[in-house]
Amino acid sequence: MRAHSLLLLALMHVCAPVAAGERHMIVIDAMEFKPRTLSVRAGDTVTFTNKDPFPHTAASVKPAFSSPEIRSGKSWSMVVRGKGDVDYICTLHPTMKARLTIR
Ligand SMILES: [Cu+2]
Repeated sequence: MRAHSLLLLALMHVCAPVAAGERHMIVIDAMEFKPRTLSVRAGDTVTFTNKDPFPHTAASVKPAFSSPEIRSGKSWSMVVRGKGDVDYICTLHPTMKARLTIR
């Protein structure tokens, strides 16, 4: 049983669509982006998951990216573009600040 599960996982991995870059997870929890700083590469995918019981957004301070409202329990993903330090906030709670460093 255990061996079958592992084999299935291995097959799923092989058969998964080829992603251009790595995948990163940012959790929004207790009015904070976690981790607050994250180093990524252009082409990577970043997924924000909102664990708070109310909506948040993730939007860069300078024009780069802007999520719609991410409702409680929902996620939003983007492919990272550009280079350098990108500060972002929640537009609904601008005291929520974090940074992506794009290498
Ligand atoms: Cu918020």
